[in-house]
Amino acid sequence: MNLWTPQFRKKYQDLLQSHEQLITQSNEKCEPGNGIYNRWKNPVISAAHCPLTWRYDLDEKSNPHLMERLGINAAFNSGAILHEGKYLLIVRVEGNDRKSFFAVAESPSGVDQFRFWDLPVLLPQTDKPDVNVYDMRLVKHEDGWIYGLFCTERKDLSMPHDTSAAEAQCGIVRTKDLKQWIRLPDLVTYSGQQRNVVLHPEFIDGKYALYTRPQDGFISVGGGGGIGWGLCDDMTQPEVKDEIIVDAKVYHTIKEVKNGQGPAPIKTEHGWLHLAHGVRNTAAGLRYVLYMFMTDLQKPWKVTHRPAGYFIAPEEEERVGDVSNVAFSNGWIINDRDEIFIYYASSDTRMHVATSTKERLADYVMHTPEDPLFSHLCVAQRIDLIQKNLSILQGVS
Ligand code: M1P
Repeated sequence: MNLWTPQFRKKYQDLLQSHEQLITQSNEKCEPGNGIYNRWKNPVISAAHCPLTWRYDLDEKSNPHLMERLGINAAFNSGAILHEGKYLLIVRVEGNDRKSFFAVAESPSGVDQFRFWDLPVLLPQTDKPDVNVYDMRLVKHEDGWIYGLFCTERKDLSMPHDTSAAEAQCGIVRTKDLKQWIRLPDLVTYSGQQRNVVLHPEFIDGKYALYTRPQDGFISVGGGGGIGWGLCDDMTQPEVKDEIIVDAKVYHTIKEVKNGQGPAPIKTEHGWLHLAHGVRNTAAGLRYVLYMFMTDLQKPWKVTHRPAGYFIAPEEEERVGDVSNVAFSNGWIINDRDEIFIYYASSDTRMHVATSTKERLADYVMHTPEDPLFSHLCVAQRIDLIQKNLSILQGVS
């Protein structure tokens, strides 16, 4: 029996009470929004949402001061899925030791009261253990499995003396219940490194289809980059022999330096809705924003609509965190009312949600003008809008 002194019990109860307060608080939709989506006021997941049992040693003998022994630094970049009526996030949880791991958090509403399951995911290993894992994209594929594609990071052994030289590749697991995970071999491609690899939910010509992000180095995508696309015969021996670029990076845009597919696309009657991140460089470092595009229903590798600029950029407190000025998303959920829950992380630190609908996002993607890529053409585009509006305002006044 492990008996606690009254002082220790009081400390624990205080911690538990404030933790419960945080995870049971209801969220509030921010109005009026921009017509495209509404942000919600509180982050849906943060490091502080992680259970006390993950962080504290509750044995008074070994931890008389009730110290945090295994601290959590951040909880961000979450995959998402609607499973058995529950909104589930597979969160990238990062310990104070800078290793991230996956853990499932569940909410009845999708906008608040996310509670982590008791244990994080103990990921099965291949014969090359992962040093770090992150950014899982969950996809319910038409083959009946739920797949999780994630980044596995290991030391780059070709540069033994460079302690920050790393190699990123795509790790793969599959499951039926998000509890028992089967590890499949890492994806083989013929690009140097891979991050932000996402499985398309349907077969294409009887094959699995993957969005890739070929890159020359660990941080820099080099001369290649862009959101790629390739086919794979068998997920138990996953290999993409050829990659083509679906959405390239483009000079002087929000995706000038690099970009990457977010979650798997959502099917609409007009085409596949995609959410992605774009990166540009600034004097203050890299800036990550989210953008959207649509691809053809039968040929998901062909872009049909590209609204200009960003869809979500980090704002206010979202702009500050472990890696500041970052909005990143690898999870969204569409429910049976065609409501869409966009889960996005800010500054590699915490998770937020914005909500919209399938109809509104399709409208946004299909009817927002494209980036004309030259400043004077952007002005002409804006003048057209202003003139149209001035004449409408004259008519209604
Ligand atoms: O730090 C910002 C993001 O950087 C990486 O994304 P990308 O590969 O596109 O540069 C990822 O490590 C991601 O986890 C992180 O949020």
